Amino acid sequence: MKQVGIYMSAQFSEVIKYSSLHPKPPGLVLQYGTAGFRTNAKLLDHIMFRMGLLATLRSKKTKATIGVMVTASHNPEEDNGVKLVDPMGEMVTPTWEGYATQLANAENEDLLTALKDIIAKEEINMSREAEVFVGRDTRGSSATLSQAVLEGVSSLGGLSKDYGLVTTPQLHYMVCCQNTQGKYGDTTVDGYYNKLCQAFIKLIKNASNCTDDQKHLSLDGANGIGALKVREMERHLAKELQISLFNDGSHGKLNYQCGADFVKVQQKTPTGFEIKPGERCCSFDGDADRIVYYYCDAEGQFHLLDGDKIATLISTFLKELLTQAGLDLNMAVVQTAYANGSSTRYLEETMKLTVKCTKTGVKHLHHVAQEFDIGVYFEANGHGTVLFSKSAEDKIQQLIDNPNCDDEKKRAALLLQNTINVINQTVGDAISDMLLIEAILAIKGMTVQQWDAIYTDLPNRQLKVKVADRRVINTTDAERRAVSPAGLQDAIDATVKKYNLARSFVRPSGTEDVVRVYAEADTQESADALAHEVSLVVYRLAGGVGDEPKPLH
Ligand code: 16G
Ligand code: MG
Repeated sequence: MKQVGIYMSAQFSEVIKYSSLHPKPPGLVLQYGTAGFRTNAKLLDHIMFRMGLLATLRSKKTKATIGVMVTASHNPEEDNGVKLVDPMGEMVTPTWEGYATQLANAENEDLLTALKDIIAKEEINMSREAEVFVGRDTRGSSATLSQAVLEGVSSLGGLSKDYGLVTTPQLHYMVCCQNTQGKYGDTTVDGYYNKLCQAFIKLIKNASNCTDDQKHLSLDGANGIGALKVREMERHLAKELQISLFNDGSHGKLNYQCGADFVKVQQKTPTGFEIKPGERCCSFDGDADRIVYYYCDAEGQFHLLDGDKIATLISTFLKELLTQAGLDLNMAVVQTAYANGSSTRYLEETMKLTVKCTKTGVKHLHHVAQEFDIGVYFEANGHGTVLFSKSAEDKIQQLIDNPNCDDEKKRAALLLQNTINVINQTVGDAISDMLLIEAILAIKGMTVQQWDAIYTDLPNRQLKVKVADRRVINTTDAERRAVSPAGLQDAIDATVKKYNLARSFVRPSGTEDVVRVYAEADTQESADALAHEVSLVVYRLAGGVGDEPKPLH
């Protein structure tokens, strides 16, 4: 007992020593939100050090390797952020998100108390080993900030491995590989490329007469880590996919007028992009965990294929394969309230698929998807992946191993298996999603226009309203209905009734100090007018500040 005590105080002396090199600006309060901590990079040094400490505790607690990713995704270059990755590559649990916030906000002199508090609450055995994997994006601030994470880990006696520049999904993959003793793949960046690209090449062999046009893709790398990693991956693709890479980071600024978020929000092509009519294009975001597709038609009109279109393509492909393989597995598509109404209708009514709606934020979609044999989840913004249950994977393997299985069934089962291998099941992954989408389009001999024509999006509009305190809005039914303030939902319902095929909801943002308003209707004019009317309702009933929202037209 005494020895443990000495050991503990020795460990904490290192924490005290190193934490003084990463002081917290007094009074600064930050919250571990849906996307971890995210703000101007200048405010994050102490947060990084402390997340190194927390990841070490989490590793001791779970007896597994934990990941820490330094990135601010699609935010401007000046920002940065940090997120913890749990043992199977998932997001950290809500309780630990709470600890992250507590630890981040403890004043310098209270840091040790906050740390000991977590150790006591979680009954952490401090003599256990700890291992933390660290990765970072290409931001100027990321190298120094990830160094602070590493110091946090070592000052609590944890071991660390610095993966340097990796995409967020690559770090999730590494953590999962490590904690499954290599069953998920090799714990190296090359292991990641090998696994995904070999599966992609096997899939693409099922595409008959694949033309050069079909093999060509224009990619906007958002001037970020995704561009770097696609370059690195190219030699593994054996020319089966020919990528013209734009915004590769050689001169443009990260996420500036480019990247998946820009394209989705602005509904236009990124700058730095030469695009021919009909050409298939896609954009990654700044840490390559989101992807959207698009093209311009002969009239120069821009067409976006967002996460809903991606989910539709993938789930249709999987359903066809399940039928061909004669496998009875339950499958669902998981969306959020932002999913275009047309996509939900198409999936339910035409494809006869189960559709589930959850709250915004990757972890919510991920959890619901886990309830099915096959869970396809995508946010409209392009973040998503597919999860396969252990029993689904086993049944597919049994079919492949069964000598009495006919050729058609075996072919479908092999396609399913290679689909599983091309997918990063730990988290939405732009590189992996891109390879899967490219393989599906090639196998089906489908152009981007044909894919787009599966259903037509309802015109929609998103607006933001500033209010004094966005927490006055509470929602239910996967954020589709507001339960407070009183009268808000009734007023929204009454407004929606005035329009055709209309839907609208409001929710407090998890990443910005605003209330978000979504509206869709039969025409763009109606969607815009509805969004504006609902914004006014929010402004009046939920404590709007500043000028009243103005009509869009
Ligand atoms: C975060 C979420 C993303 C969500 C977005 C919504 C993760 C990793 N990311 O970026 O899924 O779409 O927040 O932002 O969960 P909002 O709450 O500001 O609308
Ligand atoms: Mg991202």
